Amino acid sequence: MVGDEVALALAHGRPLVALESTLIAHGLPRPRNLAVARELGAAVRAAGATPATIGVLDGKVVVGLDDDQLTRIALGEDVPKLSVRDIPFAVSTKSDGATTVASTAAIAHRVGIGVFATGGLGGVHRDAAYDESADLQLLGRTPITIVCAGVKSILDVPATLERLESLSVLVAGYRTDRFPGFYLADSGHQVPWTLDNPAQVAAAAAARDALGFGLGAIVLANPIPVDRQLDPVLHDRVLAEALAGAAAQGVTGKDITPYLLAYFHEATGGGSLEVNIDLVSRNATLAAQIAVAAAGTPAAPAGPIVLPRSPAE
Ligand code: PSU
Ligand code: MN
Repeated sequence: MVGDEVALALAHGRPLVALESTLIAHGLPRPRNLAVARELGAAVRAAGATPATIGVLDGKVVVGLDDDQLTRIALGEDVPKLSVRDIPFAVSTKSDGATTVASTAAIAHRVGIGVFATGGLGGVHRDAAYDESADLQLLGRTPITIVCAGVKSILDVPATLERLESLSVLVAGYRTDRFPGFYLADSGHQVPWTLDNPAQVAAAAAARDALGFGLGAIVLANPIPVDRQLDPVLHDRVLAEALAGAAAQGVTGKDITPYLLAYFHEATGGGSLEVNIDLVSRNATLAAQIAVAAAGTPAAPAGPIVLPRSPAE
């Protein structure tokens, strides 16, 4: 179900940015999460695009949650976290649910939205490499541009980068050759490509589409500035405690990411929360700038592949 405003923007080829709802329902504490959800929509609008926050209500996939619907997802008790494999069950049982990166990207692409903003992608978990977020596989086959601050630093970052390479996900740093570390500006790892402005990002997506290789997402990694990052010493200490806490309490599966994020927010006295909100809102603004650039970018000229001329010519 596509909201009226989103439907109108789609019909007129106006810039749109998809936003996810798991970050709201499970990544941020209530009731601040609702304020943040509204701020993200406002940030997208301020940069000239229409926000399309995605979630599931009564089994209907909603693209462009209105304020009442956003409130229901943000403040509702026990709103399930829906990855892409969960969507058919949520639909068939007429359930509510919040969509992750994987499910939001799938839905956005399905309705024709090409740009998506989030905080940090899921990835390969530390000391449990079999726990790999469904975000990665889905991005490997979904041609969308996703603006993020890297992958969450609670994860095994180098293993996640290797998996993104194996899955042929396009990875670029925004104005940097370093892969950001979510709460930290730099994860300590490099990115293969750097893009410097929204038009370059839009052009890369257009080239991907014109080439027709069946490639998936562009992950545009947008770091939090160093002077706004979480103190790295505090980060490393809290991370060690959080991982130990999760192991001691036997937290597993889809609960582990929300547990670790909540632990951080508590143990840093809200410091990590402010950084998380800051980086998501910066990503929403950049995503909107890219959507605006893409709306003005003609499709890449046909034939970026140069064929040899036939001898008969
Ligand atoms: N970014 C944030 N906070 C979050 C998430 C992203 O700043 O909570 C969510 C996204 O919805 C992402 C999910 O898909 O965390 C990853 O969960 P898992 O590790 O269980 O796949
Ligand atoms: Mn998992």
